[in-house]
Amino acid sequence: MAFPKNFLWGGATAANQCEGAYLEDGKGLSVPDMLLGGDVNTPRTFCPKIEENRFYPSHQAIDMYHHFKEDIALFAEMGFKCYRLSINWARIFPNGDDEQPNEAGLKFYDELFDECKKHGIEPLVTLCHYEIPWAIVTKYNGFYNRKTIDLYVKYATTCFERYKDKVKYWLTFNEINMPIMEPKMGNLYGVGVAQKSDLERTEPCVFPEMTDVPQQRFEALHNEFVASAKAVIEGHKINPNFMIGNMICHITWYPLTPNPKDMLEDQRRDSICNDICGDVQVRGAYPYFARKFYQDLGLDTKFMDNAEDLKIIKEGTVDFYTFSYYMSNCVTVQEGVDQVKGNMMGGAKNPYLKASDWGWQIDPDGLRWTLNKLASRYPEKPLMVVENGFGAFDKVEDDGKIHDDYRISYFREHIRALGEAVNDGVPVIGYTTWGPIDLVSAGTGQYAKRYGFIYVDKYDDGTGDFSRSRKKSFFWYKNVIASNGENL
Ligand code: BGP
Repeated sequence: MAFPKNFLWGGATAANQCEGAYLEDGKGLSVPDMLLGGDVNTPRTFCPKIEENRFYPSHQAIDMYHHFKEDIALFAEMGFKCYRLSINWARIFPNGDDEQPNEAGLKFYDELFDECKKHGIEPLVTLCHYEIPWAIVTKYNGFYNRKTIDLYVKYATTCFERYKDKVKYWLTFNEINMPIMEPKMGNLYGVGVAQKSDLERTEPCVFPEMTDVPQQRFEALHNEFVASAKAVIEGHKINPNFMIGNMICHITWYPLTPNPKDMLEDQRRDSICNDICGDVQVRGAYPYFARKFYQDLGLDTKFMDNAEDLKIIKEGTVDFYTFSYYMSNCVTVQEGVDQVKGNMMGGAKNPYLKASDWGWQIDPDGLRWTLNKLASRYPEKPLMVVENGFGAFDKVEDDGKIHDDYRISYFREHIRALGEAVNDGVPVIGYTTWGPIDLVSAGTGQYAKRYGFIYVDKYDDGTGDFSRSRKKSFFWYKNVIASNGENL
């Protein structure tokens, strides 16, 4: 297996899932700060107001804000070439529409990037990883308001200017396609849209109880496309060497049976879930099937015809395509088949695959399939896998260690599949595992769903001292990187 010489091995995190320090040094509230944790069967709860007696996982997360030097040193010990992280928008513009950025927030990321540099680690920065400032939700209704495009571009250019000599690789929005697949999370997390009736609730409510207005959700997504394209255009003016990418939650679908109707449904799902956003950001235009999809939802599609927007989208195409990959799902027109859960979406149960404790089906070959699909669809762009990982319950054994062979086995098979895709000729430039250090789950808000090579002493009841320790997988991944993917 021959990975390219400068392959970007590493790991990925998001500010809201690891930093904590949720109001420190002038940071404002952001969307995840308003959420309580759930579990595999309980959706997360939205609180219109923060209440003292409840536990909000993002408020402390794993306290990386105060541990980042130690954490980056541990990443360096594993041999990371690359660390994907996000800037928390509300650290830079606490209210979203502030005149001046918050210097303390900017300084924090200066120090973080300097620390990466000290260890020879290339940062890959997501500008918005489900981290829209809460004030943008309450004051502007998120990206449904076109003013938010300007607020985002101001934020993006502030970061580009400040870090132009420290950061080369950028991603505009994490999993920008989420609002297509998951309305309830997609509204708040993805586009920052919330209805007055929900904002004025006197009691917290679980995600599924929140109101979805599809017209707003999809117009807001369109505005994010414009914001992303503008950021790409402005970023290249600030530093022509910037590599600015998109980021798609790639849901890989298989037809459950050879029934041609399943095949058609499979094609439809792939197009809608993955390719609308990918095509807009890579090819610079909506694919032909987008309009019919929107019309079938009963939307007024006027927003797709704004000439000025379409020009910006055409000009602001990304330099590389990145995606998250955790599992695959089956699709069928049959009714009554067994279902499995998923990241954003579940699907029909695949009899050939096993699933994690959270019901996500484990499918390394699907990663190879996905990479080949993307290389054919976007032949002109380098690809990067920026999230892949295994959420599991870990147990500290009597010897004080964590023997996470299940995690090693997940990564071994996925990295093998990645290598096969490289051998197939797919132009993939890097691989960052999700959550190289345990952090808060985005979907459930749990600490118990652990992804890390590094264990963090922190638990769902709020206890724990934040101490870090190396799991068995830490030493395994170190060896993988040292051998450039040879020793699995
Ligand atoms: C992706 C998100 C991440 C991350 C990951 C794992 O969708 O980009 O933020 O959390 O999924 O999902 P979860 O945390 O729900 O297990």
